[in-house]
Amino acid sequence: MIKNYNTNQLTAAEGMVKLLDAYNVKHIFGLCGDTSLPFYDALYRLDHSINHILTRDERHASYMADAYARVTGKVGICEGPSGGGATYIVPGVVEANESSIALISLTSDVPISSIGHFPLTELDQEKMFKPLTKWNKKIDKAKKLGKIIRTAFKKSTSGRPGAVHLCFPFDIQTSEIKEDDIWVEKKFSTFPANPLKPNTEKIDKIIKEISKSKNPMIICGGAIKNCNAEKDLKKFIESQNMVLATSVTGKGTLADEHPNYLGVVGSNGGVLATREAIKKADLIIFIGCRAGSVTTEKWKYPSSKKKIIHIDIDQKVFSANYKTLISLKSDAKLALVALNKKIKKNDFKGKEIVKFAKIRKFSEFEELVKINHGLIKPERIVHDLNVTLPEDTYIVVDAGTPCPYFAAYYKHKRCGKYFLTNRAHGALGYALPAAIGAQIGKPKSKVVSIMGDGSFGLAVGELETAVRLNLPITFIVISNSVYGWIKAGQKSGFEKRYYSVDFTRTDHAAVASAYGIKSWTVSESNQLIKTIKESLKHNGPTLIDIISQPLQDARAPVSDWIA
Ligand SMILES: Cc1ncc(C[n+]2csc(CCOP(=O)(O)OP(=O)(O)O)c2C)c(N)n1
Ligand SMILES: [Mg+2]
Repeated sequence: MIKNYNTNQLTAAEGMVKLLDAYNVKHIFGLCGDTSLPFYDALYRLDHSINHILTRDERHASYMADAYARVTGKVGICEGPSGGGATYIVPGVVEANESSIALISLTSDVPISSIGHFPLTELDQEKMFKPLTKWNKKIDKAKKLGKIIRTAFKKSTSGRPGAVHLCFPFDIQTSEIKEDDIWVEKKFSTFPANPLKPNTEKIDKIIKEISKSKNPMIICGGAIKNCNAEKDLKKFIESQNMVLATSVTGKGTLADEHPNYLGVVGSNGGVLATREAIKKADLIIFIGCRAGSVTTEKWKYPSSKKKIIHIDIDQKVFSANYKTLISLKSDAKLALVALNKKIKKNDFKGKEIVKFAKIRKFSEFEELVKINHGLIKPERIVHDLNVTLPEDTYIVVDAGTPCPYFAAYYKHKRCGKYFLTNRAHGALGYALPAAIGAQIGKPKSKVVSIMGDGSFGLAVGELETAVRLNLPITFIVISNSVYGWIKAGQKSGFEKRYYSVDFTRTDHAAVASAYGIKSWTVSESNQLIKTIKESLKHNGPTLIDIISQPLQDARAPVSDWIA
């Protein structure tokens, strides 16, 4: 027994629970460990409204927190124990940090008094997280707890949102703190907080440049969705009849069927027709988009000759890749509000350009959808989900077949945060845990997780969590017995010298069934819609194992396999 809990004193572990609760934290994703025991005990004993979601891997805890933050706009919280737990929690922390998602990762640690004496799990966690996070601190004195937690929320939600790491040593958790240190700044419990206003002179300059152009186009990343600025952007686009394109992360900024939405551009989800539309533009306005290698097809589309305007909250992205005519450091929503206030109506014929491009883009797709023989084509999978899933479905996709296909062809009926994928790193194994995080964040909505069989292998253990919580997620496995994306890279760039990319087929439905999940295997195209409908009726997790055409043999909307 560490402490007599009948006293009126408050430990830092208790203080942590009280502070998180005061920040309106409702869910913490994590995995237990010896160094976390005082924190868990405080969660057990205190009166609060936090639910701890026990995960089966710290990696999944951080991915769940990332997806939860993406769909709710609240700070995602994950936690894990010292040493191995801290090293396992890294992937989701990095993903959130680089995708501008507010996340706090808490790792417990060996007692400060034991450092240097070789205690089990000793690791300099603060040092490890330093290059991976926006802000990072070891709570080395109990009396600093309140200030550190307040800074953590402020840092993760303000400016460019990102990930924060806090290290919480065992002996600090059991140390006493003062009750009056428990106060919070609630406005930092959601992101983006403290939005930065745009400079009005630059707004005027941007409007002038737009009016001088003949064929302007916006390419935006995830910022519009993060700032809940979809309506402001729609107003702007419609008042100008301008073309909107997005990065993969920006998908959902406008509903896919919106007549001004060209779709996803770039090497992963872009097609010839979308590239042609970029070629025609004379002014590109990047909003909340890093203009990285994938979105710009390694900086070829748009070409370096285009006029570029860049609006972003992060100074670092300006002129990193393109010579930029006007750069505006601002919150995306506030920039659009300011632009909408001043800009006069224009007609840049965006709807015509988009209509033409979409006819070209979808004509080949539709032909492939109709094919009933042979292995099920990825096109058919996207189509059949498109026609069966409800409007407010959250689609979570992994790298491999799911990302380019769903980015290019899945049609979200509504705008919003309905499309989730981990584009900072595209690490395999995201869609399964992220779907769990999304479903916990949006309990009333349908959530579908679409993964390759490679990704399934990395994340399968977390199916138990979905069963334990009875989450009605539909898991889809695109089963092709190969790391298809890499095989496609060997095919296109290395003269089909296929090396160490094939693996044996797993019966994913049987695996799911062993976890207690209702599951199906589908190997014929005409069985797919019926099976999806059946899975939607089930009140609990389901899995559909789809025996699919391997990616390297498909006509994927991918222009470059080496990102
Ligand atoms: C953690 C991690 N390791 C390696 C990669 C490199 N990689 C990108 S796509 C891919 C293949 C994906 O295979 P699978 O999940 O089966 O999907 P498929 O391409 O076959 O549809 C690999 C290995 C990665 N993205 N993430
Ligand atoms: Mg595969």
